[in-house]
Amino acid sequence: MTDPYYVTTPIYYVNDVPHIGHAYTTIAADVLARFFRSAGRDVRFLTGTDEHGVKIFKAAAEKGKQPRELADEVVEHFRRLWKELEISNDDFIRTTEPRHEARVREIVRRLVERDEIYLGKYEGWYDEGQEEFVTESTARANDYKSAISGRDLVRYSEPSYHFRLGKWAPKLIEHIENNPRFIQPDARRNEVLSKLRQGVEDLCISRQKQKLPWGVQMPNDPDHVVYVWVDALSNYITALGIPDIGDEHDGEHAKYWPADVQLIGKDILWFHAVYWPCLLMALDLPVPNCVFAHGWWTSEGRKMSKSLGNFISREVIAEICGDYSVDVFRYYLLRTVAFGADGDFSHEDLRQRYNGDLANGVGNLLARTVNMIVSYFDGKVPEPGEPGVDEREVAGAAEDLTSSAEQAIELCRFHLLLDKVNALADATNRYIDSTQPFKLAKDPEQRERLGTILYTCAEAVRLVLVYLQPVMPATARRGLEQLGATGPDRPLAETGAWGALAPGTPVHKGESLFPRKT
Ligand code: ME8
Repeated sequence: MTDPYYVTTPIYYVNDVPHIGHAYTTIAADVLARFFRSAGRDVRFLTGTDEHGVKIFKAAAEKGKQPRELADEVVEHFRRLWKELEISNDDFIRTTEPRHEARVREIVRRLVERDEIYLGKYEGWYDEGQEEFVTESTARANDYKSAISGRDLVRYSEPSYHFRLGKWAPKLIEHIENNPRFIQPDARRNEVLSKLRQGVEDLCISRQKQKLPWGVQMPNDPDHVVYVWVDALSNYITALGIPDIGDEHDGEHAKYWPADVQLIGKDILWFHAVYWPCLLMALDLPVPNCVFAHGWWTSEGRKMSKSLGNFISREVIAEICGDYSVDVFRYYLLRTVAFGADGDFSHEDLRQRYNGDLANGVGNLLARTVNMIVSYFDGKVPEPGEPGVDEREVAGAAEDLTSSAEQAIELCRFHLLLDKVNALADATNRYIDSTQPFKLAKDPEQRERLGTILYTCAEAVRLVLVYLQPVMPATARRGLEQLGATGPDRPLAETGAWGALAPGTPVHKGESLFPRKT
């Protein structure tokens, strides 16, 4: 296999259990990984947990636990949720693992060696929830509270090491200007650019160990630990065995760097679009091809909050998956909002989409098609005759889907892919209504025409299921089994094109993929 494809999610904090926001990014990354695996690319998909820093340290203390103990407990919730949601990650990195910590020390050592880091003093504000240094003007504008959590900012005053971020900013601006895809969506890219053009200060990259003992020790100074964001961002390369440090992981997967796409939420864009590429440039490593910042979910029209009772926790996700299915949950998240925009989760909207797109759309199409092939052609896909005018709309919708799917996925436009999948299912349901195969079946002279229609339906619904597969892996497989179209794994270049379904293939009636919900 050639053509590596590397996709990452943020590594999640272990101060608390996972919620819909974590699930969203990870499901989107999983869809990319599954799609490109099916297209024959050599995929690496990384996720993991961010376990150092003041946020975890304080959360553990509040619970009367050691940070490591808390991390060991919470990480299991993430692992379990990813299993439940059919996440196909190839690796899971924890920042407390020796393979990571040793490489973070080596990264910092190299930065020190290159004179990219110097000892200074940090005097200013810190957002402990976001683990973020906040400038005086931003702090003042937000009344000295966190723009994200609303909690009070904390005043820090201590000696600390600084990274020469300001030195790299002009080069980064040039890179962003010359590579429109580097930061996506465009609106976010423009935000980053305009903020960068206002100038950036050097970045504080250490904490005094006596104030925060929970971190990776600075290689050049035992009294300091590495700033949690430098530690965390490094995971994207430490997990690949970069840089070499003389252990068994050295360069193990180095071929995957630079990442094709790094998915994140909009609140952590600055870290990924500014700190991360500048650190990479300072290390003389390539920057990722794309950093894609998605929007935030509210729930039932309001900001998610445990006290409001609208928090979509792992338990609530499990309930939704129990009521519908894991695949329906995955589908809903990617179908409802354009990736990049904010979205609102609502049970009523989920029910309507489910009934509209899935029960009445795809599910109904598959059931009708299989039933008719069983009734009129002894359960074998008929030989099609010449397509005519009636087939045009379905053929057009199929062409639209197959010709644009890869690009849509490449650009993380999941909703566009799903729009096209639904457009094909709808066109084919309309085609059945207008050509009325159940009437033609009564007339032996229409046998060839009937065969053309049912072949067209079977092939259209097969394509619908093939392109739904990265989003709804288990359900699409069940549907394809009914069509006799599972067989040995074949690349998308073959299965994703019109005409791959061989006449004579036996179909089987099966359980409804999407029973209607009232
Ligand atoms: O930020 N809707 O971890 P984290 C959508 N450890 N996404 C949401 C969301 C919501 N309501 N709430 C949170 C961290 N998120 C760092 C990352 S990476 C080197 C280090 C998203 O657990 C948020 O935007 O706080 C972020 O992308 C992700 O959840 C992880 O958040």
